[in-house]
Amino acid sequence: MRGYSTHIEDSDTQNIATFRTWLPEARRIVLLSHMNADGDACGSLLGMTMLLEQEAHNALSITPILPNGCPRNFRWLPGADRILSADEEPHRCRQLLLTADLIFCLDFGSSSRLDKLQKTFLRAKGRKVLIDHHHDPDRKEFGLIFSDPQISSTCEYVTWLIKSIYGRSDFNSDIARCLYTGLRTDTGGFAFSCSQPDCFEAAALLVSYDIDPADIHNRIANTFTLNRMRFYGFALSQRLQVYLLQKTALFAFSLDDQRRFGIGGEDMEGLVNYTLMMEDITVGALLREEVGRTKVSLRCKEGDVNALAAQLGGGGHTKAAGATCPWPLAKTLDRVRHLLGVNNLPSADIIMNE
Ligand SMILES: [Mn+2]
Repeated sequence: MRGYSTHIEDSDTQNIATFRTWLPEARRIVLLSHMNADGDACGSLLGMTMLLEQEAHNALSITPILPNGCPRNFRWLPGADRILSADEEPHRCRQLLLTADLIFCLDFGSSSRLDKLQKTFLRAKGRKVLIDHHHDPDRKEFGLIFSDPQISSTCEYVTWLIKSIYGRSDFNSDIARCLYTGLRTDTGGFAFSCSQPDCFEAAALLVSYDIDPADIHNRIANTFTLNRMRFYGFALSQRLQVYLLQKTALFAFSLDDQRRFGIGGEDMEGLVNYTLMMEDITVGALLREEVGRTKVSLRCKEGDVNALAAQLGGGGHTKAAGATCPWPLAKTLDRVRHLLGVNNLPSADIIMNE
C-alpha cells in the first residue's frame, strides 16, 4: 500500500530525485495524454500543467497537447482552453514536441495511444517522463517512469507526487478540481479501482481545497442531450445481446445506428458499464464501428479483461480495457464473441422471444 502520510516506494524515491534534477533544466515543456481523452487524461494533463507553472521556474513554455483535443464534456475544466489539439494545429504541435526538452506523458503507457502524434513523439529528443497506471507500459519509450497499475488513476498518482515532492502548499482549488475529476471518472464515481485507502485519502486531500464534488458530478454525469437519452433507450432495447450462461453481455453499434441518432463515441462513454448492471453478468463489451475500423470496450466484475483486450491488440486495466480493431463491425463482433466464448450462441432476448 502506498500511504500518503506513511512511506514512498523505493523506486519512486529514486525517480523523484531524477525529476528534481530534470525540472530546473527544462526550458520547453510539453505535456501529452492519449487520444479520445477521458476525465483522467484531461484532469492529469491540466493538473500537472498548473503544477509546473508554479514549479518549473526556468521554463519558457509549458504546453498541454492532446492528439484530438479536449472533448466537449471536459472543456469546463480549469485551463482546458489552453490545450492544443494536434488535429487542429498539427504543425504547431509537432514543432513543440520536437523542440521540447522535457515531455510529460500522462495516462498512457504506449505511444500508439498518441495516434497521429506517435511518429513525432518517437523522433522527439526531449526527456520523457511517464506518469501512468496502465498495465505493461512500453518502457523503452520513456526516460523516467512513474507507473503503478494498482493505483486508481493517473490523477491519484499526480496528487501523490505533488504531495510527496512539494507538500500540501502546492495544491489550489483549480489543480484539485482537475485531479478530483480524473479520480472520480476512473473509479466510476468511487465504485471500482478504489480498494486502497490511498484513493480516498487523495480524494479527501483534494476536497479540502474548496472544490464541489456535487458540481463536478453534475458536469460529468448529468449532461445528456435528448438524442443521447433516446439512443440509450434504443441501445438497451435493440442492441443488447445477453448470454446468461456465459455471464456475458455486449452491445454492437454500426455506423448506421450512430448516424440515425446523430451521436458519436463521446456519447457512448460509460454505456459499456450498463452491461454489468445486470445481476449475473460478469463480463461486458461494447463495439462501435468507425470508418474502416471498430472500437471495442471491455469491462468485468471478475476476471481480467486486459488479457482479452491484448488478444485484440489493445490493453488497459484489469477491469476496464479496450482495443481498436482494423475490421468492420461484423468481423470484429465475430472475434469478440469468439474470445468471450459466446460465438454461435443465441442472445437471451432471442431465446425469450422464441
Ligand atoms: Mn486513467
